[in-house]
Amino acid sequence: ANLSQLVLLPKKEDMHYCPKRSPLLSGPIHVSFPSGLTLAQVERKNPLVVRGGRYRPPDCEARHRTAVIIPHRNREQHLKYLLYYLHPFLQRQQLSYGIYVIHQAGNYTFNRAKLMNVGFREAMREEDWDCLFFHDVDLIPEDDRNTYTCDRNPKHAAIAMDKFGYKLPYKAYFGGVSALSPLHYLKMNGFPNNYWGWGGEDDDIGIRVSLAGMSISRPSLRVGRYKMIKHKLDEGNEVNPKRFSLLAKTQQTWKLDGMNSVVYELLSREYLPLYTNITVNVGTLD
Ligand code: UDH
Ligand code: NGS
Repeated sequence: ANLSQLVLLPKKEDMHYCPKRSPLLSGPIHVSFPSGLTLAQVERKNPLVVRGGRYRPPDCEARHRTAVIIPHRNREQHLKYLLYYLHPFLQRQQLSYGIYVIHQAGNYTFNRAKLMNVGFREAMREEDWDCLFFHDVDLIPEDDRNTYTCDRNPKHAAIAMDKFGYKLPYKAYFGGVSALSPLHYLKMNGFPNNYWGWGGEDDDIGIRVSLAGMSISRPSLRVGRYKMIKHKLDEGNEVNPKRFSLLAKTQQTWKLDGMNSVVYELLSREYLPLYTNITVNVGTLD
């Protein structure tokens, strides 16, 4: 007998696609923030997650390959809780997945959207992902029927956040968590690189979706629920006073500024047990 028969692993030729709807889903999730949680505990709870924060279902062939891209600086506590919830959540959905944390180096003003462009390029360099989830570090999904797969159109997933009373704050809101296929992403020239500081970049991304001839898809309010870990505006992410004038020009700029013009310096790529950490110098304004 060969090794796979001895240890009772399914043989490659016996692997079937996972069912269209995962039998492991359990619906609503009670989200709380246990004090004293450590990354080592999260690792122990997720023994099938391998180097770089990758996973594939052990006994069926996943139908979807999803990369989660998290823009980050100085939010280690939030990241720990997100990983604690997200790994089991994605495993219950029977996805093949990888988690990428895109860490902005230095103290210069934060640039969330540019970090997403970096994440797209660096994740696609490694694997043929069919869906990318652009995910704020402080949003914890509260229902595992909110599947982390892509739709025919770009999807806004965080439509029901606790801080907005579990509904959209305004109709065009596209912030928090969104999901695009590589084709969607390239069709809209990715995200803008020139929003430094807080606000507006998510609205710009929403405008790009429609300028590129696509529309926004959304899960139901019942499942697109998120709890936000409470925090204040970060140092180095002050409100961007230019956001309204930038937004007024999106139609003229979106084809020139985005994935086709992103410039950055990759400082390191580390394959940690629970995620791939990409540290990048995104430069400064001008
Ligand atoms: N982020 C970091 N570090 C920072 C800033 C932002 O990691 O220093 C990332 C993180 O993934 C975060 C995301 O960028 O979830 C969005 O930033 P944010 O959480 O500051 O934005 P949000 O709109 O909250 O969720 C702002 C809180 C106060 C805003 C008040 C302005 N009127
Ligand atoms: C809008 C911002 C968005 C922001 C949203 C929610 O006003 O970037 O509020 O903000 N747009 C502009 O400033 C142009 S929140 O309540 O989460 O602080 O995402």
